[in-house]
Amino acid sequence: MTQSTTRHDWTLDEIRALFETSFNDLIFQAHSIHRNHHNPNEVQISSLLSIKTGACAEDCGYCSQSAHHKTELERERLLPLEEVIAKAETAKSNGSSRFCMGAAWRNPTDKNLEKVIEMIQAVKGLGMETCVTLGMLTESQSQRLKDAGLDYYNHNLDTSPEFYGNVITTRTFQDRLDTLSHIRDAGINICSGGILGMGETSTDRASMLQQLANLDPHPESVPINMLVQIEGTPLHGAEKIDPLEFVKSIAVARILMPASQVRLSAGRHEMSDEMQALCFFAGANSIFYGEKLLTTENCETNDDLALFSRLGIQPTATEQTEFKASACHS
Ligand code: SAM
Ligand code: DTB
Ligand code: SF4
Repeated sequence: MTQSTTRHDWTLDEIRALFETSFNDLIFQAHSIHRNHHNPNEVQISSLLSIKTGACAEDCGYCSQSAHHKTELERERLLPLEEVIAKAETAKSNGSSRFCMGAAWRNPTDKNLEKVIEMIQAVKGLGMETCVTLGMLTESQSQRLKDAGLDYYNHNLDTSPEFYGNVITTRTFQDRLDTLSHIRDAGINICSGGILGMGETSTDRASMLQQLANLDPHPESVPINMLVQIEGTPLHGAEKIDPLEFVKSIAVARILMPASQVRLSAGRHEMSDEMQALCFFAGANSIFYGEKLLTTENCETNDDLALFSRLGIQPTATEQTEFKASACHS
């Protein structure tokens, strides 16, 4: 049995050494740790909805929603409550256990926060776990969300502290850490990860994972996105990441954060079934499910069901959701 202790003191050299381990040894180690902490044949599924789209004040170089970039995206105001409930009901009936609502804000105003809180309460009322991602939060806003019953807050570190300034200039890495600390202090589960394939080096990937792994406690959920290249954004045309280096990054995330949910997030659309299968073997145990991510396409749901069936994977059952197992194991 592979021993894994939960650590928060990883050095960059130790993590770089993991990346330098031969592929078979690394994914064997990651898979062994994965098995000790999770059912290897279960994958949790979350669904996403953009509740406020575009015209964001931040200049994140990867994002379709930044007002700083000229993309094709049509902006949309905060969605009405009824529309959000209808989308959550559909997601639940498709088997999602968690509903994640994203807003393109640098930070929410207190007035907007109250509207989002109505959405959180309504989605919780359907028996789903809730997650929101609204940008930077103050301590009191984090507490307000906790009081409203929010389960998870998504706030990604996105990349290494060293590479951060190449991607975003309107906020700092420390701003991100500060919001994470407010969320943690309020007692909300943290969902935090990053994006690979933005032109960062392997050391940057190790450094980003070091930052996540040295949060104490670890983020409960760690989304690893592969950049979805969007025309009109500064990162359109960035050098793509080698698929096997992506799989290795999932493996390293699993080794560093043994009990966390590691989510194979944006970019699955461009991954082969075989690459996804390797990611699940290396320790990914969560996906975004549904036709759309926030503003871009996700995998076809039928393709996901077929892949799950071929791999003998079941969506993680929760008390609230009952997956259509017949659809999955046809
Ligand atoms: N505005 C909020 C924020 O930045 O925290 C929430 C929304 S933002 C779209 C959520 C996360 O999605 C980002 O932090 C980033 O990691 C990821 N993301 C955004 N655009 C992406 C893209 N084109 N490809 C991959 N991941 C992306
Ligand atoms: C995360 O890490 N990935 C999701 C979620 N958290 C909010 C968002 C992915 C966005 C991909 C690009 C888009 O659809 O706009
Ligand atoms: Fe705004 Fe979030 Fe997009 Fe950055 S990632 S531009 S903060 S919506």
